[in-house]
Amino acid sequence: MPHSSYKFTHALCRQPGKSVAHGLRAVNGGDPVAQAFLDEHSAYVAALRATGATVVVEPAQEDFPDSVFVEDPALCIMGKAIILRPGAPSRFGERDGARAALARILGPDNIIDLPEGGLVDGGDILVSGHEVLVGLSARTNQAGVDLLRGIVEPLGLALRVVNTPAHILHFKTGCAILDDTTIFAVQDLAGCFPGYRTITCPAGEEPAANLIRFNDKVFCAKGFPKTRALLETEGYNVATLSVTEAAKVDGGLSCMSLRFSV
Ligand code: CIR
Repeated sequence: MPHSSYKFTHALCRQPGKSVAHGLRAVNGGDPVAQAFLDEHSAYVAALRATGATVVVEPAQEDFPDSVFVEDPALCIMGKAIILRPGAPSRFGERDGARAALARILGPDNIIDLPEGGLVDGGDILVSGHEVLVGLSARTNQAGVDLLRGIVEPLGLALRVVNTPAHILHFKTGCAILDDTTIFAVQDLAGCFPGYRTITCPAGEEPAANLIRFNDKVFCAKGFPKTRALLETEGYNVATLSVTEAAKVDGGLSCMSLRFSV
């Protein structure tokens, strides 16, 4: 299957439930408000759909407060879905819902379980045009990366390991793909991307680095004017989306969808 890091036919999302108010967070800046989160989520889904993609929205899973962040329990790549082993105990059970939803879209034969023995969160995986970059973090360990390598390399993509600084939750909290060879990243991740063109996130706008390139659009969080202007100067077609509720539980744009082609 031809591989692109930003052109996709599909996305999978999951509605936030009322329990999202109990989602994990590093610093408590107030609970997300369920209805406001739902409204932001609906706008997000509509924006992805407007690029021409099919967006499947699964119902909320109240037992799993963070399950709106569907990116973490799975990696979709080369027509397959790899069901990961999330590093936060309260999120481990999200795997079953992800497996069921992805089996409905891709077919059960295209589901691969990461074997036991290591931990990997999807938020730590950046897929470029030719390789998979995995950031070691509080959620993703070397044993997990080694197990993931055993699945990814036979699919034809190289895997490279990088270190995520301790103050960054997930690798992709601080970086994003803009096209097959261009990466947008915060200053603290500069140096992780030899061989790529890197565009550095303007100082003071670091939360904007959790953006997504999805088909012809770059979706960026609202409220970061320097980032928007920089990306537009670079020729990208930028649209902004509000993520104030997701941000209260350390979420952003990339975490709320799995993006893939079938
Ligand atoms: C968590 O701590 O797992 C959630 N509250 C936020 C997950 C955000 N996901 C991501 O950055 N990939």
